[in-house]
Amino acid sequence: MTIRAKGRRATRRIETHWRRGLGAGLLVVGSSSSCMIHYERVTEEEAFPAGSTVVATGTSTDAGFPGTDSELDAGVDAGPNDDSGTRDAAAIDCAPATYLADASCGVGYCRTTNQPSSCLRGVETACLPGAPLGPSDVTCDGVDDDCDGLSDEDHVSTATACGVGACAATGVLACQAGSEVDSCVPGAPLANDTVASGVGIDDDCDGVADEDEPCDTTPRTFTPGSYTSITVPLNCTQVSVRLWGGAGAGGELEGVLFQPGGLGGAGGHAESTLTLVSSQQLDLLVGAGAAASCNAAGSSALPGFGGGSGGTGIGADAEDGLQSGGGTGATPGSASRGGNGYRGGGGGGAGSPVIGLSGRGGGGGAASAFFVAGTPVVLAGGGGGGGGAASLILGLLGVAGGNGGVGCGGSGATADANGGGGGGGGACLGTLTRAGTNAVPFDAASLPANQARGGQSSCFAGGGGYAIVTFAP
Ligand SMILES: [Ca+2]
Ligand SMILES: [Ca+2]
Ligand SMILES: [Ca+2]
Ligand SMILES: [Ca+2]
Repeated sequence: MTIRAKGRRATRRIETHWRRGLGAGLLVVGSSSSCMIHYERVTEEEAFPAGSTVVATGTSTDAGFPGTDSELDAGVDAGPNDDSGTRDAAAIDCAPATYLADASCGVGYCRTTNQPSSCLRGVETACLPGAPLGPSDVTCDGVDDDCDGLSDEDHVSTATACGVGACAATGVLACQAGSEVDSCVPGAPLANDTVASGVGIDDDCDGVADEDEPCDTTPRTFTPGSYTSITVPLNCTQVSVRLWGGAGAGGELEGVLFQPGGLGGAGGHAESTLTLVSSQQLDLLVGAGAAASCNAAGSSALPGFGGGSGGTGIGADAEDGLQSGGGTGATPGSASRGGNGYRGGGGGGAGSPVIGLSGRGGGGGAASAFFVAGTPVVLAGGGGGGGGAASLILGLLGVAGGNGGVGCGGSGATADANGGGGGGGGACLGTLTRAGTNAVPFDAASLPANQARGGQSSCFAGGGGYAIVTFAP
């Protein structure tokens, strides 16, 4: 309340009442000038809000100021910061020369942005806390945004990951002392990265697994009839492939004097060294030799790679190794021809006696092939089947059948007019192709017994194909 007084006398009288009010225990703050008095009656809480300092008049008593500031209660200045911890009586009497503002109100951000107390015309305005930065305190900056006495208490931790391969680890990104700290610590890498700890584990944590595992250069061999995918061993970049095709069966003998059938052709041989590109699909097909039932062709797991069947019956032509392309089966005059080889060998033709007996032709062997991404890049053709013999005049006279052609395009031999022609050998593909002799395969010493060997007597089965696959770094 502000009271205007008429003159200094009236002012003094009003002041007298004001001071009586103080003497009666009322809490009154205010000031006076020569013709104006400003005073307010307040509660103790209003006069002395928590955390604020009081305005000392120098005339208060215990009854009027039941607070804890003994320097106010005693009406004396006991010295700077001797009691309240903030300001002493001399500093707060609103004398401009000695007034010390109170900047202690509020908590956290509200304290750092508060409006300190001030004295204006003898009246002190209390320290005013600032407004909170927000309703919560999610920022990790050491600032107590919501002024609750805690800093960053609403910050949300998040999961983290670090390291690669075997060093991979997880952690938590949390707020510590006003800064985000990631607790994730990668594991320790090993010096070498082999498969000792398991295939596909990147032990040295460089982003590539098992790069120190040495290439497995052990030669691998495969049995006839197999068709399999091959996994490139770790850290191998080249592969050497040696293939032998299946061999043809011998042609059937005939007659009382046992006129011999033609020999089966040996399986062809092809080899090549290839540079591998990662992720390429590798497949291997190993052809079977012609079966001993004489006219039965060597079978294959894939169409187009089997041998042709031998001719049966009087003067019957043999089947091709599916298509022409290998050696051409011989065509005897009046007897049957051997089949052409393609990949597999052609079958041998049957004999064709005018009067007498007719031998069956041997079947052709199946081809072996190495595929990269589905395409055959190394191919060893099958051997052709031997032609069947013929016997004339009650079997006393006769002619032998022609020999089958060897793989890699060998031509079947021509028998005489009545003997069956040999089947042609299948074609080969590779950086080096070699054919063996008629019944003996190329590099027979590298093969198991009789492998890829052509049938050597009547309806003698042809040996199966073979493969040696060797990887290199
Ligand atoms: Ca807080
Ligand atoms: Ca904060
Ligand atoms: Ca590694
Ligand atoms: Ca490893």
